Amino acid sequence: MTIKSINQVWTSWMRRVLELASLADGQTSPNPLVGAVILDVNNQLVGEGFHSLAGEPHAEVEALAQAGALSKNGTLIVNLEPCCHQGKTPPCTEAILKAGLSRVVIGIKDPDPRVSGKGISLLKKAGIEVITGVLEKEASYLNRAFIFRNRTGRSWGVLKWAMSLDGRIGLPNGSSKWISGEISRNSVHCLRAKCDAVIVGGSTVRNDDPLLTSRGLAETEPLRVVFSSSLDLPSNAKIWKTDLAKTLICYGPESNPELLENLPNGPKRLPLSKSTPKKLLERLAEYGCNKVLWECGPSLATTAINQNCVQELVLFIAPKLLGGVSAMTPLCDLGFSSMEQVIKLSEIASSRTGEDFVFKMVLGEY
Ligand code: AOF
Ligand code: ZN
Repeated sequence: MTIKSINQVWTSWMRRVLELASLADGQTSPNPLVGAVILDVNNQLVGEGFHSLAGEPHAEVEALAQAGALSKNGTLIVNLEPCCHQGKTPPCTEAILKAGLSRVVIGIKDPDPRVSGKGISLLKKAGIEVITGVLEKEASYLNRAFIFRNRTGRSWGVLKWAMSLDGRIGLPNGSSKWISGEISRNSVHCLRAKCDAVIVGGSTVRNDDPLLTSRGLAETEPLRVVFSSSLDLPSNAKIWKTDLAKTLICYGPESNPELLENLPNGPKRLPLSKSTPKKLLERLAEYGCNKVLWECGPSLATTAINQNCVQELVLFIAPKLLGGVSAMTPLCDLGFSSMEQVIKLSEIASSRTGEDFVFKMVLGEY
């Protein structure tokens, strides 16, 4: 086979690996999404696997178990550098050497400082051929939240809002229920299932009384986070019932924690040293959240953007005109005075959700 065609073989298997990895999207945090394929010495598929949950076997180990003795002198294709450390599970490099593989094809280097290139060096030193950077862009995108958390110590923020075609999230009188259609609302449940936490401010709890679950789409419901600087919260909100999903109440030093006594005991309390989105996402990263969803109102959304706590936007646009100069808009003033300063969006993908449109995009680098 020519070099070009063998590279195409690795690329097309890497597509399958990314597909396998995505099967656990939203379920693996604080761990990454990892898929693996084993080919035998004749490049025939003999094993597949993916990482399903933190604490469960890594993708490589799952695929090797399926391949058994057929992995001898074969090739492993995996989207993330194999680990070489003892974490909740043993090092994958050991399993690779034991299986007698002769080649490992990798998408991206592992940003986890316990691995970060050491897995690749160890395999090379043991005489294994290592090929890196296969579908690197796609592999980085799949694990953008895991990479971001390792690089910055903060969770990756996704901000979602639904608005009319004229950019309104409510009427001048405050009425805003069901701007987007039912299919869009179902896709929000799907989006929540792929996030580790959903964050709202106190005003969303007071005004909308949301449930904030994935309606059972996620095996483990995302953590519901109420971020309130006043702690002026209603005593009987749906979100306080923690039988469906966990709830965390986060507040800063200026809040009056005595107000917490009016609330049920189910939700956990998390005092922050500063009541800023940045501090909140640092603490949620420590909790193991790779990706969080901001489902908040304009004021908190704007502060979150200003503090670089939003990396991705998901916008639902309903083909409706709400009008009204004083009608609510999704963001408050971002403080820009020239078009050079405005936030530029990239990697824009658009599709329809029923009668509505959905736009997904990324802010800045990851
Ligand atoms: C995964 N799944 O398939 C691979 C991972 O605590 P542990 O033992 O589960 O180790 C987690 C680390 O292992 C993770 O941060 C990443 O660096 C590495 N590789 N992790 O969860 C996998 N291959
Ligand atoms: Zn591993």
